[in-house]
Amino acid sequence: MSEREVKSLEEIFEARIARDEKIEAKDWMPEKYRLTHIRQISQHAHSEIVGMLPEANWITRAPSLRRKVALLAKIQDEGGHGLYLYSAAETLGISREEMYEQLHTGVAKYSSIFNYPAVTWADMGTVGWLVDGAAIINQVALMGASYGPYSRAMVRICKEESFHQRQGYEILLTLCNGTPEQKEMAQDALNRWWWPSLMMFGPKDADSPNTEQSVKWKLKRKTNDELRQQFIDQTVPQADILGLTIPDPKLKWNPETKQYDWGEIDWNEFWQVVKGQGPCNKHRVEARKTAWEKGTWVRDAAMAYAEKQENKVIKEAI
Ligand code: BYC
Repeated sequence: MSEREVKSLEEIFEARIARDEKIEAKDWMPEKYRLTHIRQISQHAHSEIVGMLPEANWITRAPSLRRKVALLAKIQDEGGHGLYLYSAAETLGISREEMYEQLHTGVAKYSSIFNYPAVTWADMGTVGWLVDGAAIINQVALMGASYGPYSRAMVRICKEESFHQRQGYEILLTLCNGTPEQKEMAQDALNRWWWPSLMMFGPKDADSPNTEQSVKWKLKRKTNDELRQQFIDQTVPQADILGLTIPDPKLKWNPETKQYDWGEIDWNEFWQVVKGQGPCNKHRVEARKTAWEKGTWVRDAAMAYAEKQENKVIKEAI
């Protein structure tokens, strides 16, 4: 293709983005658009799959049958989200094996939040409330993303995330209306999860190498800082209802900006976790690798069955 032809395709592509048209898998797209989407969508998929691990730890210890059923359903949903997202990434020309390989070798990232341990039952409430709450804010914006398969995957994911957020909040409401020890447990969980939840939105816009281009391509409809502020403004009143204190002495309503002012994230901690030095990074990747290895026979059996069915169809057609 000549340079002139590529330029004209680029102009058509940019005009489609400007008109808010969805870009579909077989449409022409700039190579960088394709690669940036593979990066973000696959990392999003990995986050869903790795995110199952801290919660799975509590299935056998959920305090009642009702709690166990809800937690199991939530974790299953997350597995499903990972699968929609891997499928969406595959439409951009990467195989699932390559994506797993990138996760297992540390080439691809997954959300920093899942490198923290879930140590009490109150953590299950807090993860639902804050982590799924942050995910919804991020993902509602992504429903408007320009790449069709990604934006459509978000619609269903957001519906399920909102159920997850409520089940988490309800766990905390119960604990906060329970014994003083239970309320203390809820406060302790909030103290540990608050700042890592704010880190989920990524580095400050000024330090985010991808935001500017991703906003132009409408992969991101809002910046990291905008979404983080939205999350804080939405979450503080919910903490008030629970009677819990957000662990930020600088948190204060600002009547002029009509937003909360708040303290400073420990960016050093954030980058340490992103680079693989968080409390659970090694453990999480090892768990995924072991699951992949133990699942070999299932994949082999499924492939052998698919091949057999295919041969049968061919024989019948001859
Ligand atoms: N953790 O230029 P930036 C869930 C990386 S799962 C780790 O701002 P971008 C759930 C970033 O990848 C929800 N890494 O990047 C599941 C980049 O490195 P690379 C997960 C992070 O992509 C189970 C570098 O830092 N949600 O809801 O424009 C149970 C510079 O950052 C993080 C998604 O994945 C981080 N927090 O923006 C419960 C949403 N932040 O790739 C719940 C989709 C940044 O250049 N993703 N990095 O090597 C996004 O919206 C964006 O990718 C981000 C980052 C806002 C996360």
